[in-house]
Amino acid sequence: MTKQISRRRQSVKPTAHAGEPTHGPLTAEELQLAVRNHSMPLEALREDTTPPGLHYVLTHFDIPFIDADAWHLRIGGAVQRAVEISLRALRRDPAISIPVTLECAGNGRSLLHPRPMSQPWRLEGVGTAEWTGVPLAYLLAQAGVDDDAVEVVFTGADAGIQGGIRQKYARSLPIKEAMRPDVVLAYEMNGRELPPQHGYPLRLVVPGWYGMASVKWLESIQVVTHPFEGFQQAVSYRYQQDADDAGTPVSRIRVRSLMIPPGIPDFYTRSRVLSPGPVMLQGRAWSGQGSVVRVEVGIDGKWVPAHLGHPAGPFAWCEWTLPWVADRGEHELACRATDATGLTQPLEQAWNYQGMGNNVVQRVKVSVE
Ligand SMILES: Nc1nc2c(c(=O)[nH]1)N[C@H]1C(S)=C(S)[C@@H](COP(=O)(O)O)O[C@H]1N2
Ligand SMILES: [Mo]
Repeated sequence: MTKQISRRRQSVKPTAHAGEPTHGPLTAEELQLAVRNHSMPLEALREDTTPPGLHYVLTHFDIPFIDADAWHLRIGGAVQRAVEISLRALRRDPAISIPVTLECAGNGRSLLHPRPMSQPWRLEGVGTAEWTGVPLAYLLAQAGVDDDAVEVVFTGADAGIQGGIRQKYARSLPIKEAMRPDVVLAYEMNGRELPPQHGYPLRLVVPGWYGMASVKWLESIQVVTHPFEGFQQAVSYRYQQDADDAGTPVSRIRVRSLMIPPGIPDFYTRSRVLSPGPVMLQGRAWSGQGSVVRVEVGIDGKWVPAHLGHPAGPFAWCEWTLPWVADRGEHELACRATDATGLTQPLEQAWNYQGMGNNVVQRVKVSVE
C-alpha cells in the first residue's frame, strides 16, 4: 500500500480516491465537498458567538429533513430501562446552555504536502455557538447504565457510503466522557432551534472534542459493552502514518489561534493591503485540552505577547489583541497559542495520512502602502 502511494506521489495525475494523499491540483470531488461544506470567514473571529450562517459546516452525506413531530430519540442497549422520548418531552427536561468552540479534525488539511483528498479545509473549519439542551448524563442516569458498559454509541439519521461501506453516521464516546456534566443533547443553537445543516431537531455536542464526536440529526443512543467498531470510529478520524497503520483515535482539539487578516483583501488572491499607521491585530485562540494561557503574535519573525481576553466559558475561544504600528513595505504576521498543558502550536505541521489535528501557526502576508 505504501509503495502504491509513493508511485502516485510521483505522477501529477490526481486520483479520485477519498483519503489518498496527492500533490496534484484540487480535484472536482474536493471542489464539490468544499462548496457543500463551508468554513467560517475569518472576520467572524470578531465575535464571541458565531452566527449560524457563518459557523463552519461539515456533513459527510446528505442533510436529512426530519419531521420533528414524528421524531423520537431512542436510548437502549446495556441499560436497565430503554427510553424513547419525543422532542416535546425532551424540552421539558432540565436544560443547560454552554458556549462551545467546535473545530473539524481535518481543519488545515489542504495545506499539507501531500494533501489527503477529502474536504479541503484551509484554516477556517471552526466556529463557536451557544448550545442549549439536556445533559446527556441526565438521560443516561434515567435509563440506568449497566456496570459492564464501556461506550455509548450515537447514530444520526443521515446515511451514505464511505470507504465502500454503507452506513449511518455513527460515533461512540467512552462512558467517562459521556457522563461529563457538560456533554449536551442540544435542540438550540444561539437561542433558536437548530438549523437543518447543524442537526435539527437534536444533536450531540461534546465540548473540547473535535467536531466528529458531536453527532448531528441524532436518532439513537446505544450503551455498549464492547468498543464500537463503526467506520467513523475504527477507520476514519485516526492519527495514522499510512493506510495500513491502525493509528490512534482523534479526540480533543489541539491548541490553535487564528487572526482576522488586517486591512482589505484583493478580490481574487485575497492578499491583504493595509495603510501605514496604528492597527489593532486581533483574533481568537482555543484548546480542547485546557485553557489558553498565552498568545504570541509574530511580526516579521519576532514574537510579541498579545493581550488575552476572557472566554465565555471553559470550552469557548478566547479573544486576543495586539496593537501594531504598520510601516510601509511587505510584512508577515503570524499568531501562536499555548494552552495550560504547556503545548504550543507548531511552526511546521507534522504530516499524517488523514490530515487530522493540524494546528500549524497561521501566517498572513500584508502589503503596507
Ligand atoms: N450525523 C452526522 N453528524 C456529524 C457529521 C455528519 O456528517 N453526520 N459530521 C461531523 C463532523 S466531521 C463535524 S466537524 C461536525 C460539524 O458540525 P457543524 O456542521 O454543526 O459545524 O459534525 C459532526 N457530526
Ligand atoms: Mo469534521
